[in-house]
Amino acid sequence: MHKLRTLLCVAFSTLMALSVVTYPEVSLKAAQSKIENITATAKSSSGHDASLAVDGNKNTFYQTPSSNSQEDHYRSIDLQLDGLYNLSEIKIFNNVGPYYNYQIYASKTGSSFEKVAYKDDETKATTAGDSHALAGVEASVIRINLSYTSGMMEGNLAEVEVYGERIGDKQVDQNKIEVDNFADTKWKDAYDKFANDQAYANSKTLQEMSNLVGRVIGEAWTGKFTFEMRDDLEGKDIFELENGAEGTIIIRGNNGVAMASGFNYYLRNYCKVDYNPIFASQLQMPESLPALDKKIVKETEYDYRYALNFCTYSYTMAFWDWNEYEAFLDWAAMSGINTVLDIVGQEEVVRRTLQAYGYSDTEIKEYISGPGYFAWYYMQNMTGYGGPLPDNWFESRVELGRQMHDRMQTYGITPVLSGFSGMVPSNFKTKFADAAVIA
Ligand SMILES: [Ca+2]
Repeated sequence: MHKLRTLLCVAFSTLMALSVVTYPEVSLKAAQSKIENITATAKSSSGHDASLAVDGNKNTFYQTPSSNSQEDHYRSIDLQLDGLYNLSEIKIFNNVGPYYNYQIYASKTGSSFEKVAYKDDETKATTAGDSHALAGVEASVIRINLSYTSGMMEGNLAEVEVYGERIGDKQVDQNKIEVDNFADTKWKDAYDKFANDQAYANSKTLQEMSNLVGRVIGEAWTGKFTFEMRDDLEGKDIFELENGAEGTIIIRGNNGVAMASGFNYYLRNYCKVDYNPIFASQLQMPESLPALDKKIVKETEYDYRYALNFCTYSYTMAFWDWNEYEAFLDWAAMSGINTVLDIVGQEEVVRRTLQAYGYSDTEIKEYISGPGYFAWYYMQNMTGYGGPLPDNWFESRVELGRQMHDRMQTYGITPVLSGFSGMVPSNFKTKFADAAVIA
């Protein structure tokens, strides 16, 4: 064993030696060089300007706004490099004593960022600082979010050193936030066709029922269920279950929610299957579909079966994508829910509204909080905290919202949109001097 390890070590050393020979020493040195001429910008505590994080002196430090400043949600500092660099290392020096948690993001243009390193443990800061090795990271802007300091509210950064090789000039992204109007998208055509063509709407709904079976218990079962449309019961939703030919089950309903509810009723009561994508599911199916002992008919006496509040969107769903929402909407339809609070993409409504009052995108992004705090923001308790949103948030969330609406329409779920709650940015009066403040 010992001999084998020695041999491996020798082989590895040879490999290392070869690789040093293969790559010119010059480029190795260039990749390691410290980047000078960094400009730092951030909101700061008095006397602890952002520039002190890059002044070459570890005894001076940048500090985030004081905890009583009303601006203490600003926790990040941006470092503008003088060109585009291939980064090899970032060294972080915090004031010695506490431990710090922070996240480091890189961007080629300054409009969208990617997290490239972070510290989330409780190791206390030392004079040696923290070293983060990077590979394949190209950036002209670095953002450091000083999320936590043990023992005090403010974050600090005594010095940051960035190493890398210059590979080009600074890139500027000229793209503005642009979200297509609904009328100009494929979603408008899909919405109109479903709304105006009943035969098409029925076939789309029935196809989605089959897709639902595949998503929940697997493709192999899709042929075992037959879905059929039927009339509602004096305006109320209704489903019925019946044995079909050759061991199949027929599920009839007056809309997608009704049929999905019938499917769920059968799974729970005949297959002992419980679908719950948020917590846990029991999806072990019996070998074949159990036959019904009689025809089953269930109707609801309720017009509205409502789900969600603003907190769920923040605390559980803040960063959900389509995969998670699709599973949620499946579960909602199977649970008979036909009315759902929907705030996905509302930030674009806020952006367009404030634009109409002369606010720039930068000001608007400073006003809207981060997704993890949307409950507080949309319920008028908080602005800015956890932001700013990246530019691509607006476009991607509106697209997601439209995709969700398309599925809701297919199922027969009505989205509940948020009205104007009455809150505007605190500097609204500086732009409109005659605006009245209602406390
Ligand atoms: Ca310093």
